[in-house]
Amino acid sequence: MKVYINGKFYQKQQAKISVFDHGLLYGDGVFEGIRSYNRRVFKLKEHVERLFESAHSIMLKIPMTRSQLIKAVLSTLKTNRLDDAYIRLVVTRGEGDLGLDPRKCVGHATVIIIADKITLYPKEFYRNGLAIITVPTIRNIPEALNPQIKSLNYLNNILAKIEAVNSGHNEAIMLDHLGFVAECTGDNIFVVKNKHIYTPPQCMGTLRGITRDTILQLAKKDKTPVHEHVITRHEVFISDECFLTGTAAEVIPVVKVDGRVIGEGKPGAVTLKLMKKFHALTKTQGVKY
Ligand code: PXG
Repeated sequence: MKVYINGKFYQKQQAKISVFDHGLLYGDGVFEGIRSYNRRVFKLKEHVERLFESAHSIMLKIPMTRSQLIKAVLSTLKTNRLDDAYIRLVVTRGEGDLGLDPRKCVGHATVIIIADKITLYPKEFYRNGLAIITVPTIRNIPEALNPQIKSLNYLNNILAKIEAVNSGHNEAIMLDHLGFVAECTGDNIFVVKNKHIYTPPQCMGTLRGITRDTILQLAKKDKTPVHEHVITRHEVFISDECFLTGTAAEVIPVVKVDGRVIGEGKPGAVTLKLMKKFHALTKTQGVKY
C-alpha cells in the first residue's frame, strides 16, 4: 500500500508524520471518508467541498486547491490499483510545538490520503438488521464543537461507541443536548412511519451526511415523502422501519432499538428499496479514474 503525504507517496511502513503534528497532539485537523466503486469515486466533489468547509470553520488553510486535491485522490487510487476503495482524506494543522497555539505550526498543513478497504459491519447485519442502543454520551453541542465540522477530534463519538460495545451492541444512538435523537457514532439515522421518511434536521447536532443527502434525493425522486424533523426516542420505538446511512456503513437496516423491536423485526420494504437504489447509483455515478 502507498500512502500520500504532502505530495509524495510512501510505503505503508514509511508513511509517518511528526509527533509534534497538532493533528496528533490536539486532534487539530479535519478529515473525510470517501468510497469508490468500480473505479468511480462516489460524490468526490461533495466530500472535498465539505472538507474545505470544515477547514474554513477552524481557520485551517489547506495548501492545495480543490482540483489539486481531487487529482491527488485519483492518483492515490491509481497508484494503489484499487477498483473499490475506502479513501481517508486527512488535513492536520501541521507540525508545531507542545503548546496548542496553532500559530506555532509554522510550516503548512499536513495532507494525507490513504486508500484501503473497509467493511464496517459484518454482512449478516445488512441482511438481518442491527440492534442498537441509546448511550449516555450526547453529541457535542453546536456551540462547543459543531458536529458539522468533521474534525479529527472524534472522542465524543468514540466514547459513545465504547458505551455501545460495552453493552454488546455494534452501534449507538446519540441524543443532542435537548434530548432529541441526533445521529449514530459514524452514521445518520432515518425512521419510516406510514411510508413517510423522517430524519433529524442538520442543525440539531448532526453531521450533514453525504449519504443522508443522497438517500433524501433518492426518496424524493421516488415520490416518498421525506421530512427533516426532530425525532424522539419514542418515535424511533414506534417506527415501522429504521436505517442508518454513512459512507463507510452505506445503508444498513436497524431492527431493534433499546430492546424494542422495530416494525416486524426485519428490514422493511422502504429500507430495502432505498438500499437497492443506493447501490445502483454507486455503480453508475462518480468521478472515473
Ligand atoms: N455522522 C457522523 C458523526 C459521521 O462521522 C456520518 C454521519 C455519515 O456521513 P457521510 O457523509 O459519510 O454519509 C459520519 C461519517 C467509522 C467512520 O469508522 C465514520 C465516519 C467517518 C469516519 C469513520 O464509522 N463518518
